[in-house]
Amino acid sequence: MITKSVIADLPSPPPRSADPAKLAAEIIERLTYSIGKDAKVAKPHDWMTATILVIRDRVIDRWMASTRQTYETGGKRVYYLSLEFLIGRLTRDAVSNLGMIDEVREALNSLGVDFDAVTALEPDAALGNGGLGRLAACFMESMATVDVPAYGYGIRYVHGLFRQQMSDGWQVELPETWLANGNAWEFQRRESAYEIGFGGSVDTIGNGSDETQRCIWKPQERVIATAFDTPVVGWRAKRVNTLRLWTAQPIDPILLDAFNAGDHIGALRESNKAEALARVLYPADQTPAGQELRLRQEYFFSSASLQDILRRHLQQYGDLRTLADKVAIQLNDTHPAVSVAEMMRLLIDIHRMDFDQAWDITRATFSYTNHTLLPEALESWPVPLFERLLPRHMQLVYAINANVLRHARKDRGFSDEKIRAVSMIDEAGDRRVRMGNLAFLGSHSINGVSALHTELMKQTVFSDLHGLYPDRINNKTNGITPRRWLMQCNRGLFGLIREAIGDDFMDDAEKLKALEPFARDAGFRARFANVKRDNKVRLSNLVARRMGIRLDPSSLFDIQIKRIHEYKRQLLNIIEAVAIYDQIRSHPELDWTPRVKFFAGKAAPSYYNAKLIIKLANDVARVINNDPTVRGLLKIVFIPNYNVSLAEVMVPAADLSEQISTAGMEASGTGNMKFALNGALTIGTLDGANVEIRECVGEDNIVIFGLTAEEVAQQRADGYNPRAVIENSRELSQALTAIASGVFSPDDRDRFSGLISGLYEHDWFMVAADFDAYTRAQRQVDSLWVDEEAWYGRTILNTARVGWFSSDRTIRQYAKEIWKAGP
Ligand code: T68
Repeated sequence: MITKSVIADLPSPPPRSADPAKLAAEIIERLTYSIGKDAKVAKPHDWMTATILVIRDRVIDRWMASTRQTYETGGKRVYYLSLEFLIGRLTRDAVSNLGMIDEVREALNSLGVDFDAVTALEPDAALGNGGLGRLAACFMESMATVDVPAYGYGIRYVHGLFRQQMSDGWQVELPETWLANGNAWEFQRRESAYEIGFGGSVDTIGNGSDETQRCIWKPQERVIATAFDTPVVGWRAKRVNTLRLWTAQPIDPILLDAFNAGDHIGALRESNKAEALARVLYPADQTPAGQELRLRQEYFFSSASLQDILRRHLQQYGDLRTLADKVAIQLNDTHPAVSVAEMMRLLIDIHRMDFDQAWDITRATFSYTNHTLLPEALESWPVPLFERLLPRHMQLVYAINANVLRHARKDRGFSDEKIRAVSMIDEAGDRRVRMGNLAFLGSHSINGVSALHTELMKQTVFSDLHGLYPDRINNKTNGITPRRWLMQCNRGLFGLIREAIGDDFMDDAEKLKALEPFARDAGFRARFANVKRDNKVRLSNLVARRMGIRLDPSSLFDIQIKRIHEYKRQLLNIIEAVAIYDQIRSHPELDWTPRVKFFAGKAAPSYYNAKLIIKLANDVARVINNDPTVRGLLKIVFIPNYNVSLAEVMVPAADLSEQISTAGMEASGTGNMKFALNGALTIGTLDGANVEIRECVGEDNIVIFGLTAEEVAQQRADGYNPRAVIENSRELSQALTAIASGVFSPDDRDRFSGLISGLYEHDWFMVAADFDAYTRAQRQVDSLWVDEEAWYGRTILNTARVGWFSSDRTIRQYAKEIWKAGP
């Protein structure tokens, strides 16, 4: 061991250079000495790894400086707890934020290696399902950008979101193996290891008086959580934060007694059980998985993260009473909500704090973000399961609940009905622990993700809790990082904007406003149109390569990409395609706007209707794309395996962004923001953040249609009759009849009859109610498209006016209003 006095004198290595010649030399060095390959025989993956290692060194310099600075200044740390981080590729993002794209490109060029080809080899880190996970990734980048000392905590899933393959138009799920070639971005931290318990019993020691009694949880099973760290580089590398993902290991890798007795499988049982925790991401968004393994995952990563947070705080400050001054913990949805009970356990049982003080500190430390109002999406666990897996946490939930309910009844005069609504235990039917109520009650701030969503939260799911604590609910409208979603994915547009208005928008997306006058400049509009065309050619090439379908880049590119969900209404879009197909066939001589309708997205493996909608899109595509009467006028393309990297090609190529959810059901949406930023017009309902996008871009620059959230609620309350609506619309009934009767599924004429009869019978998502308004809105889009000059004027104004949706703005609001952290 080296002594302290020597450590103090150890020199830091000099910061690494950005000189292309030096970079090139180091890449060769890494290839040789870290990977052990001669450049002459190195495989493309070896070049990728060597390149990442060299870039990583530049990141590490900044990373250590950031960590040191937080220690020295005693700055408050923010912890973002999320079961999902949908990151995508890391390398281009890191190089770009370091400001070294040109240098790295030149270095690789000098070695005869293509930068784009190397970075394209990197697999997507798809540790998330959709919007919620992608938001966490944007937030990580923005927290580093706006200089908030932050850690993301999650699980290092061996298998991220499944790979989607199409088999005769049906979705087939295949395992995703992002770690197959190793991951040069991560650092295993074997020393950061914590024991996590499950099951067992709770012993009480002491003489029965509350003051001296102590509870000791004796878990029956234990696993070890160990950390993998990935640096997250902020814009201009001002700060580098840490994404810390946990993996699970058994305490005994092999039970030798069992092995020696000949039970070779049984000897590995513990090991397999432990490793199952971090094996796979649950692929259902919006619906709780409900299985024991999911609750185990939630507790596993919550406990490891909190133990790590408390250790770091104690090491620096030596006293947990100051926790809330130095630590803010954000719960990304209810998935980490068990953290509230775990924090109480750690403070009370391990650190010997009294209940009231522990509760004050817990609430002052936690805040919670809600991402959905769908009642079926609210997480709850059967009491018997919760009690068996986490007996001490169950006691603490009861104790907290008793306190809250006493306050509600005594001080606030809550009725029995209201008491039932705010309780952490759902007593109707089988008793369940409500994770939403636990997260709400354990937090000082509860936020929604768009203005409309936050209002609806107050009126619906949390109305009684809001009545009890009227100051807690607040809004933080979502955002997206303009680095990945403009500067990196749309180099053409980025360059054009820079030429026009200079560099200011690169540090403050709201400065894109300076682009507004260019909407009236014919020369600029033409250049904007050229960039869009290049992006459409790029997407067309991808479609030709992957699917063998030829597209005309001068058609209107109409894109709906997101998880497949009935509330998101891909079905409405497909039915409209069928209707317009019918009309073109009847009147091929009319002046139709040539369109390509693109779809992409995954369905939860157990979501039958969503998978059927994918099949329908593919069936309709096959018929339309092969019909010579509509050739050149209408094409339908469902691109398989939607992920972040595919989005980075599709978003810049869109003319029209489909944001058509049933009003009141999409909490925010973030794809809507990406498209607008990249100069697409939105066709959408007044739902989620569409409402605020309209306010920003102006009514003339967005196409809004359909029922409002209030009207949807009203119609449902009044007894909405979809059959009557359908029978009143010739276009709609014809399209539905065609689909239901097997026009698109001649091999199985009844394939879609159930899906369509569902529309006649209940149509919960109001597809029929909004259909005519939607087709009118689409024809309005057609007429706008005809006037090319005006169209590009509108799209430029979209780009110019949506800088507010930068996640930097969102994070600044969280930092100032919730976390009280950052500069
Ligand atoms: C999304 N939610 C919202 N959930 O649907 C979207 N759920 O409107 C919003 O923009 C986005 O969150 C960010 O706020 C989700 O993506 C999930 O993915 C999910 C995953 C597991 C369990 C439940």
